[in-house]
Amino acid sequence: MSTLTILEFPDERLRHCAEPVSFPDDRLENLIADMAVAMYAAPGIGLAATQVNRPLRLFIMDLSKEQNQLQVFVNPEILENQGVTSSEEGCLSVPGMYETVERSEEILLSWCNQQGERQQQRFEGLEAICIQHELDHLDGKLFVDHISRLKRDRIRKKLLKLKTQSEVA
Ligand code: GNR
Ligand code: NI
Repeated sequence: MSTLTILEFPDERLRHCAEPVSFPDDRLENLIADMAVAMYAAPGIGLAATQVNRPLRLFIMDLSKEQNQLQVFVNPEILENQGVTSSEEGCLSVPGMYETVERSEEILLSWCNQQGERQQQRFEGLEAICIQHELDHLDGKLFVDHISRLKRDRIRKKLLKLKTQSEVA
């Protein structure tokens, strides 16, 4: 069982900008394993270290139904953006809320694998959207920052109300 708790909006810790991972880091393997358990249990298709209160530049992603295609991205950077696309996004840190967000259609990403070796690849479709969503987390941003303040404030109020209700229950 995972001991990691996923922080929820409007928790201020989701606003921290994460620090690069320095290699070698002997805590990396454990952190990634714990994050995978938390992401699969949720379930989600991506999870950034910031969401589990570890402000390191690292996220994981798995779009497979079988939950057996885990991809790990350490110190990721977008090198190129192409096109624009809109799709409905959700976030494990903004539970139950979904809004349309505009993203780049295609990206060229550079990142380190778990061994600290630099990789580079183009991504499109849901993978590209998820990667941009996770990169936002590493910079303290959430998908609700891409929508109107009115909608964001409504979501904040709803989540705070739900939290209070669960506390008194
Ligand atoms: O599980 C998730 N689904 C999702 C759907 C559309 C766009 C982005 C995402 S990421 C999200 C998991 C999450 O919150 N990652 O940070
Ligand atoms: Ni998210």
